[in-house]
Amino acid sequence: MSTTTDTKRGGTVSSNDESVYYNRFPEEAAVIRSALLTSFVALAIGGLAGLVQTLHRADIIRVIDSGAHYYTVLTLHGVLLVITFTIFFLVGVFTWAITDSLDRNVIDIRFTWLWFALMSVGTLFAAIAILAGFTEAIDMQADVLFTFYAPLQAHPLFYAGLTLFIIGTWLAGADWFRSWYAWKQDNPGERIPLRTFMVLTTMIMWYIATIGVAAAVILFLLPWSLGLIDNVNALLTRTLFWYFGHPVVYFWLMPAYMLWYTVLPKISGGRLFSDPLARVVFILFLLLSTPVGIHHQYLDPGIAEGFKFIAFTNTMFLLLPSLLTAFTVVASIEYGARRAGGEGYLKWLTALPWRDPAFTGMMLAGLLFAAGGFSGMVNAGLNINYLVHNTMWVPGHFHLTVGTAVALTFMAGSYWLVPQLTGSQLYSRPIGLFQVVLWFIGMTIMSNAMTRQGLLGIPRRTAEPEYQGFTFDGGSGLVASLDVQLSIGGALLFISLVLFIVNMGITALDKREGPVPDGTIPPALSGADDSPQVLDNLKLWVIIAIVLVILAYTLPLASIIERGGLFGPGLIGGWL
Ligand code: HAS
Ligand code: CU
Repeated sequence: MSTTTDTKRGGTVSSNDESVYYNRFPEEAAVIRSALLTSFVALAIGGLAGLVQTLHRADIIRVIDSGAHYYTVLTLHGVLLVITFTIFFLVGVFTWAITDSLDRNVIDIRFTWLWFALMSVGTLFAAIAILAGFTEAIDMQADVLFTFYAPLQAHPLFYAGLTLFIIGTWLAGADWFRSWYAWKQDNPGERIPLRTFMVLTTMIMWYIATIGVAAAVILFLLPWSLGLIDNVNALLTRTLFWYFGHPVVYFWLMPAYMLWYTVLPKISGGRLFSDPLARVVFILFLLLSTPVGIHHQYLDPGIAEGFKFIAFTNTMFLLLPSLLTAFTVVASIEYGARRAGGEGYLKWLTALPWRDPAFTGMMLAGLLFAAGGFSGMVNAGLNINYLVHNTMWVPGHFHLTVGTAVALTFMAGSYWLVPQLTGSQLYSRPIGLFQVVLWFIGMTIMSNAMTRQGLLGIPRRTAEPEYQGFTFDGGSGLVASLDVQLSIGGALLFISLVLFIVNMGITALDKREGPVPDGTIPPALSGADDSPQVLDNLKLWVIIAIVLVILAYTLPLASIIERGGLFGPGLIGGWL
């Protein structure tokens, strides 16, 4: 039986307790550990590339050449962090969520290793293609950024790697759907457990979204880079990319939301406020994530203003699930605080477990996400976007969203989850606490500097913002001081990242028996039974999601193809 202590605070159990995930699912735990390891290696290398880049852009320390290698570093930074780090973490945490919430093993562990292997080989191919850009000795490069649309072209190995990686994620989804299906046969008529529901709806969104990128890569970019076709329609590949490029941001965010909805209430000593509301949120993401991609293309010529307006209104609706999340998550935590004796309008905040790095990290991630959400609203505004598009404002936005809401939640969540996967105690909670606070401080400084640089019109995606002697005039000394802030923030983030990797590394290698977090997730205050059965009707949501995508994309795609041709008349096919 579990020897739960400190129940007020979510509790711990001894590492050899039979309730610990590592003891219940040793084989799955091994796959998840491998996924997290890959994720953290990508985080370390991608983070180093980030440091090189901040210091270079701000002209503080320059170790690379602006012309030859800046975009190699930028691509390495983007791809490793927003594709490898995030998605390997996702597959790990989703495997945990499915097996733990259904309380059953995966159907066939060899299949689980198969998709992991495909994703790993895909990553290796893409990484080789990118890293080859550093040397003239090999005739290979993939300096195409994580947005990789035409007219930029990479070596075929890069696209082949992406393809394998995505097929791997599709199989991972199939693995989870199979587990759920088998569970359903044994438990007819039961509501889908919440974490499984979150995984399944996110994966349906992913299947719909990846059709766009698969089409772009397999039909156009790969044949073009192999020399099988001479031209592509650049606007078409861009549009197909952004069809995928917006929902992918929620693919990164949903595992973080899952941790906020389930683990955060647990460690704050509370319970999820409303299970039905959580289900509604995930359904809204499934329905609305894809028909908004054109909000990344407000400034693209060749797409009629009306289609941009539709993307704009859909995006405003898409704010709703995040605003609901802010409400539900904070209410759940407040419940925990009040159970622990917290009182008053705001004083209850002091009754929360702030010494726990998992708790504090996720809360700080949520706090900065509120700021990132607001800059997202500005981005989404059809007319205000003209002011900020392609400026440093946009990196300011996404370092708060993917770089904090997601990355900091994953790191914080690891302090809670990894000991349960390894059966060993976390090496150091104080270092963990210091690390998450340092991330918060570093990111506050860096994203503020980026955002303000953006308002001065300083462009993103360039090593030399002031090329050809052009200077940005932001008042006396302002640009230089923002550059210094950018670098200080970036350096603090890098130190924080190193502390995280060291803490995780020692936890995994130096197996110390001792208390590990109690992994049981308490039921919601208002459970699934309070919600209509229709929420679990996945088929219905799939159909509505597909209809919305068809409505939002058929006409824009048809008009792009009509004007620019399927394979475009030239390099910038049809839109210049
Ligand atoms: Fe975005 C560009 C619009 C969310 C990522 N976005 C980007 C790019 C990335 C990115 C990577 O409409 C750049 C792509 C590129 O390279 O060009 N974004 C939005 C909107 C949202 C949004 C409306 N973005 C995200 C998320 C991302 C992400 C999430 C990653 C994970 N974004 C845009 C637009 C562009 C864009 C345009 C194109 C810009 C351009 O011109 O290029 C919304 O989903 C945001 C909703 C969020 C909220 C916040 C709710 C607050 C919560 C906090 C709860 C608090 C807690 C803690 C739990 C409304 C949930 C409480 C603590 C206490 C102490 C009490
Ligand atoms: Cu978007």
